[in-house]
Amino acid sequence: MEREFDTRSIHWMEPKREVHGSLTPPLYLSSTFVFPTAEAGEARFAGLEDGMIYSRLGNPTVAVLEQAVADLEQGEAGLAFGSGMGAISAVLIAMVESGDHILCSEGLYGCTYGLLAMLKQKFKVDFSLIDMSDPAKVAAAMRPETKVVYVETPINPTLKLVDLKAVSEIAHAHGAQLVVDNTFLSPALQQPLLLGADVVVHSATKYLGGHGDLIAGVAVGRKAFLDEVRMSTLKDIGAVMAPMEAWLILRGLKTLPVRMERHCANAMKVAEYLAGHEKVTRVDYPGLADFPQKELAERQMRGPGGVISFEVATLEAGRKVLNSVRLAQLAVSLGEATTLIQHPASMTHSVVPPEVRREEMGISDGLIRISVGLEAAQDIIADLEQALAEI
Ligand code: 4LM
Repeated sequence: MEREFDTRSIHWMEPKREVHGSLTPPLYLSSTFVFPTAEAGEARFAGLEDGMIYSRLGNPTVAVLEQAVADLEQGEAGLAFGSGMGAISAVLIAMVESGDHILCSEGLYGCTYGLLAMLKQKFKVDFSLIDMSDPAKVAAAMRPETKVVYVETPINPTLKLVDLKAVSEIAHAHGAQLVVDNTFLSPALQQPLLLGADVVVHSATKYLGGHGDLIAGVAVGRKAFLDEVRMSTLKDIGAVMAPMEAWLILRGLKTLPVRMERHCANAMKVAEYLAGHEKVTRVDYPGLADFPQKELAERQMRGPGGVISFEVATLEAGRKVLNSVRLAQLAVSLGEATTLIQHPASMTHSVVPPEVRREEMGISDGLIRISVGLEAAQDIIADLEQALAEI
């Protein structure tokens, strides 16, 4: 019988398989691995024999993490990277060539936009951002040269959603692959591969690790594709995950479902508080009763996640809030125990040209993003209360 997600988050390694029966995975801090014979070394390089070679090509601790995340995303295989951007760039560069087109959700993490802009400028790989809330618009935007549909859902930081099942059908009907960045929800709340995605990417820096102590990325998808990425863009560009990072993420995974439950419960309370505050002009959170894509949120996600965006009347008022928080920390990143608050227009999305940011991505200058942590909800709310009172 297939075990439940909460159980699989903890039981990704059978201790009896380890030499000493260690309950936690051994940390293999070795850059290289000794071949038993010259013939075995040759066979490993040729891919004819399993076995470690060199930690840029694979490491036993990292391999446990790759398998664990693949299992949680219900994919065939996983591939670990030194950062979320390492995963995104290796996957996209492996999928496209000069002259191809990537169709993207209207909003993307700022550095993902920066990567696409660089691919366009230096390597003639075109991309476009479109509002994917209407599948007909996605179908109309597909071009003969569209090889990849690249989606964030919820979108960073506007929290708009994309219907993954509908978009995967459109992508596949046009011979394109669907890549989904699942960073904002983690597999505890959303499993894009089960909705038709070909590859899922993660910034493991966020909820997978969960403690704000590392930078890492993971991709999950078909084994044949990820084997190819391992031996091409991962190997040759070299954004590999370090074994210590893999070990820490494995530790984080054990509490992922419990943490996500608390992130959602806390964020729901904070979002409702903000929605009722006279100085808050707008709140975006998929858990709110009046969220415009409520039906999709309930169909596609097991919970609304821990990130909220909100607006106050002016940029100056927003700065006042950011400078007045005491419990929440003024920092980028998200998905960890500490509540983090930041200003996308001048921080995470500052690399996006202002007109694209405002008009295409819908990120106003006054938008504030909060990653609700695991503290007591009433303390987070009390902190926001005193910060909003400073306006
Ligand atoms: C942030 N985000 O938003 P690495 N995909 C998504 C992300 O939000 C991020 C990455 C990929 C933030 C970082 C400062 C949806 C990052 C990139 O930072 O390369 O692990 O992930 O605050």
